[in-house]
Amino acid sequence: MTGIAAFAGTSCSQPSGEQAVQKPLNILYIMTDDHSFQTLSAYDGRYIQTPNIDRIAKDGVRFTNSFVANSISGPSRACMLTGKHSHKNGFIDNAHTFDGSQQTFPKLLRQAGYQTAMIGKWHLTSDPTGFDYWNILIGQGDYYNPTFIDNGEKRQIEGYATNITTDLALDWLSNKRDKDKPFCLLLHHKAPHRTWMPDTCDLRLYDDVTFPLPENFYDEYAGRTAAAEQEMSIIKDMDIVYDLKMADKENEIHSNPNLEGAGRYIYNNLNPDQKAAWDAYYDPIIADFKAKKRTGKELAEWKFQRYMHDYCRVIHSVDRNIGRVLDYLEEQGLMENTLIVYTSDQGFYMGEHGWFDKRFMYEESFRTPLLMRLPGGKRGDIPQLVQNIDYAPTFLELAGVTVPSDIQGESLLPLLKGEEPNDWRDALYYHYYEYPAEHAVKKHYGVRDDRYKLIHFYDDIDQWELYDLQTDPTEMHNLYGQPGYEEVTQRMMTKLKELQRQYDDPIDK
Ligand SMILES: [Ca+2]
Repeated sequence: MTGIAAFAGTSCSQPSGEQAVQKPLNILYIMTDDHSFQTLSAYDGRYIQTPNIDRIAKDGVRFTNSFVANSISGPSRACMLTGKHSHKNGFIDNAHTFDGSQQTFPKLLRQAGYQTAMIGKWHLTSDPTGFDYWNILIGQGDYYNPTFIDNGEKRQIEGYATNITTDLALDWLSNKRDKDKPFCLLLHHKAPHRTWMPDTCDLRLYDDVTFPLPENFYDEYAGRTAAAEQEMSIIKDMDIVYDLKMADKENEIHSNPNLEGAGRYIYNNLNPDQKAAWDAYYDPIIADFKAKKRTGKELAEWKFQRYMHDYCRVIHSVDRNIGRVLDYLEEQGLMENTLIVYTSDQGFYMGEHGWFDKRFMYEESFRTPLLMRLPGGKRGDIPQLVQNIDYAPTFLELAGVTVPSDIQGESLLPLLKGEEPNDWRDALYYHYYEYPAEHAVKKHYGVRDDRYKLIHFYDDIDQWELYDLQTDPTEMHNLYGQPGYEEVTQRMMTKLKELQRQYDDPIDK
C-alpha cells in the first residue's frame, strides 16, 4: 500500500458515501486500434521510440502481462465497455451489433455524476449510449478527410484522422465539458489499423532504417493446422495496391480484385495537397517496384519493409498527438487528478509467423499494451495477469461506484495502489468467434497461466494446441499429445473447464 490517502475507502469491499473520494478522479482512456507492444518503446525498443506514450509509464505503471478476451476490434471494445466476456455482452464478432441498452461503465459513471465523452473510432455499429458527448468515425474510419458522426450528425473533416481525433478531444476538454464535474473521456484512435497510411509530414520517417525480420518470419506451421490455414500472411495476403500503396497512375499494377479497387479509392480520396505529398514520396517507389520485378524472398522482405515503415510512421503520429494531450493536461493542472490509461484493442503481428493482423490467441495478438498513470499510485511494472474485462470495474471502483456483481473482470485498483493481492487470478480465458471471415482464423478458445497455454480450435476443425511459453515463447512447438506433457495438459484442461464454468461459457463446442 503506497501513501495515497485520497483513495482510502474507494474499495468496493468498503462502504461508499462519505468514505468515498471527495473529488473523484478524472479518467482519460486512450485506446489505439491494432497497436502492437513490439512498436511501443515502453515495452520494446527494437523498432521505434514512442517517447510521449512512454511518459505515461514513466510516472506510472506498465502492465507486463496484459491481455484481451477476444482479439478483434468490436468484440474487444464490447468487453472493455461492459467488463464481460463476449458471450455475455453479446458482441462476439464484428458481424454483430452492440446492444447499447445494456450496462456499461460509462453509463454507471454518468449516473454517478461524471461527464462522459467518446471521441474517435467506436466500431460497435449501434450509436454510443451513456455519453454526454460523442463524436465517432463511421465504421473503421478513413485516415484522410474522415467523416465523423457528431452526436448523430455526419460531418466530414479535412485532414488526417489522428490529428483530427486529438483536436476534437482537446476541444471537448477545453470548451465542451462541464468543468464542475469529473470527466471520463474515451479517446479512441483509428490508427494504426490497416492500411497504415502515414500523415504526409511523416512519409519519409525511417527511410534509412532496415527493420529486422522476426526469426520465425518464414514459419511453416508444422503441427499447427489453424496457423497453416489462415489468410493473414505478409507473403500471400498482404495486398500490393491496398496495403502497400502501389496504386500506379498507369493502372498496370494489379492485385486481389477484392482489394485493389479499395486501394485505388483511398488514393483518389486524397485532396490535391495530400496527393502531391503522396506522389512525391510514392511515385519513385512505384517506379522502382515495377522496374525490379522482385519475386520470392526478395519480394517477401520488400513487403515486410514497406509494411513496417508505414506502420511505424503511423505510430509516430499517434505518439506525437498523445504528447499534445499530455501537454494540455499538464498546462491545465489536470495531471494530478486524472487517471491516464493507454492501451490498444489488441496486439498485432509485426511479421512474427509471417503475419500481419491479429485474432489468434498466440502471444502477439492476445497481449495488448497497457500503461496507466494514477496520481500518487504505484510506479514500475505490474506483472499480474490482467485482461481488458478488468478496465470497467477499475474505473468504477476509482469513482467510488459499487461494481455490479455481473461484471466478470477484476478491479486493477489494488494493483495500481501497489498492493500485492495473494488471491489474484492465476489464469486467463480467451474466446474468438469470427469465422468464416476475412483472414480465415478458425474459432478457438483457450486458457493461459503464467507458463502454459492450451488452445482448442473448433467448428470445422478439432485441434488442440499446448505451448510452454518459458521454453518456446514464440509458440512454434505444439506440445499437445507429446509424451511427457500428460500432467500439464490435464491440469490446463481442468483449469479451462473451471474458467468456462466461472464465466458461464458453454463448454460443449
Ligand atoms: Ca483492432
